[in-house]
Amino acid sequence: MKLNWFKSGVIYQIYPRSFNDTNKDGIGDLKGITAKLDYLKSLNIDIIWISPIFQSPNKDNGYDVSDYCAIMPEFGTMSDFDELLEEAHKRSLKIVLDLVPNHTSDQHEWFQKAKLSKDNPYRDYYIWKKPNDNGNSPNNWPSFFSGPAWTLDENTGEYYLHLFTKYQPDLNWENPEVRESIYKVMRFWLDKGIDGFRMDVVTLLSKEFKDVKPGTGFRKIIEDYYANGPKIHEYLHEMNEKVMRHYDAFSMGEGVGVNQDNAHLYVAEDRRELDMIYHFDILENNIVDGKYDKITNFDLLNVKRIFRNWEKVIEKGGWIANALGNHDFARIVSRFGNDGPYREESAKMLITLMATQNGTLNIYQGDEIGMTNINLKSIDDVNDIQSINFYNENLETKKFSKEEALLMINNEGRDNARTPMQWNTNANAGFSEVKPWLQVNPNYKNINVENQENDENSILNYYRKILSLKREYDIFSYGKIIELERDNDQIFAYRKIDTEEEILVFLSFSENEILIEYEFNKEKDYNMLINNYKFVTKTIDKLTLQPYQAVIYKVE
Ligand code: TEU
Ligand code: CA
Repeated sequence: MKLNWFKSGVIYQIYPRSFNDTNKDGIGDLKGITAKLDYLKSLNIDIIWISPIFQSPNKDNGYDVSDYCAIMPEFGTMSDFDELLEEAHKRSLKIVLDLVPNHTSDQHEWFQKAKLSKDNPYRDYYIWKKPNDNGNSPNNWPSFFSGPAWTLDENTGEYYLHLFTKYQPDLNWENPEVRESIYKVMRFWLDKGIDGFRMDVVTLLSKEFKDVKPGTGFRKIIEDYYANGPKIHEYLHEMNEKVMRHYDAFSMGEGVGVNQDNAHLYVAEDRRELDMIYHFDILENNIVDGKYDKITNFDLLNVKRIFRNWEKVIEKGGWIANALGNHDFARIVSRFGNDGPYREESAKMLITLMATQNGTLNIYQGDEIGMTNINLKSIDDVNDIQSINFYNENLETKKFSKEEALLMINNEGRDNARTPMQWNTNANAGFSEVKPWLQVNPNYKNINVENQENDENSILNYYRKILSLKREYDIFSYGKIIELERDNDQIFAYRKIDTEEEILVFLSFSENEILIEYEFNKEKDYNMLINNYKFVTKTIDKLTLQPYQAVIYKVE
């Protein structure tokens, strides 16, 4: 396996709405990203993935595209984009855009035309079905965001499929014209010189309409009914042949519903489909059924098993992308670490883990300063459509009390990751001079970039340091992992080796001091590369780790 720029490179995900507002409308914009390129460069990241920036009515904040080749006016203009791309490239930063090929907005011209009549040339761009014999939805598929996946179009008397909200009709990938239209969009952006695509729910493109067995949990529904459809590999191979292979650019498929047993079918190099799959197992480590159904407590043994399992995909000749968080999940220190007294230690420990695993590392904006979940006081403060739909559905089903529902939204909801970036102690955290589209987390006076720039021991400076080590030593990005303390549910520890280098990584997920036994080899030197404490207590055969301590030794 050869390392290349997108395998060892680090991706930083920007949620543009929440990153930096330059024209005082409370919404982040492209100029705002350009203004922060030097900051991004200083993090030692390599690639910037920007969540959708295309024209959109924003029912799902850009994941409902109404024109794939136009910039959302709130974010700026095409020349703002060209400038951003040029300025990024000047700094050797790559730009990856978010392609949303599974569905469009209902406001997209294609859908507007498709709705006009059953024989409109665009009708077949989407998936239409007659009502079933009882006059209801064609089948029992639920949508990702509550309610059925079918909505009746009164005008033509047929239902259209939408796996997400009813404002996001699914494209019909069976139709070669649809595929060609998306390829055209891809070429448009690649010809401008972008460096790749993150492909939204790309695993859902091929549909097979089997009825869902009653009682099936939502995660299982995704895996067994929605993802990995019969023609998915045909489509992705075609996309690669017709588009991607002609450019020096990579594809990162959002791997919802993919598991370690079928992932290689998407990413094994000789299959020429995707360059990497961004899997969901870590993100959903505690989600049994669905985000608002069945969830369990954090379980390190399970997380360790997940990392171990996904190693096998790499062993089979594929490549993966790893993330602890993104714009769809709660904040990583709040979910995997400790957002109270050990916020700094745990944020540093988590990046130590991620920077030493195999697979392209994705960092989400704000995690480099340890941003935490927000506590929204009322449902009126919630913006995310997934959370709102869940709340409204619950008003009918009364499965949970209103308070419980709001608590679940605060614990798991997507707004946690979407609050504005905290730049400094100015009003609105320096994100905007006016009231932002979504509340700023009140902890911004304490947690912000400016404070951390001035503190050499900050989370921010730790990120810089570990990412620079990752750049210096290939062993961080690729090598064989030999786990230590495998059955320890508080400690994640491993040796990582290749023919030339070896590192030794110890990570504590505990709030207590923990003693572990390890026979350090007397013949070797153990040089500390990084430590999130000022000290470590080590003897020749023992190591005592402080709460959330992380240390890496280079073994020579
Ligand atoms: O997410 C797909 C997806 O599976 C998420 O909806 C995820 O399951 C959920 O948020 C976790 O509870 C992608 C985008 O990342 C998301 O923002 C979009 O809303 C969605 O696709 C539809 O385009
Ligand atoms: Ca703006």
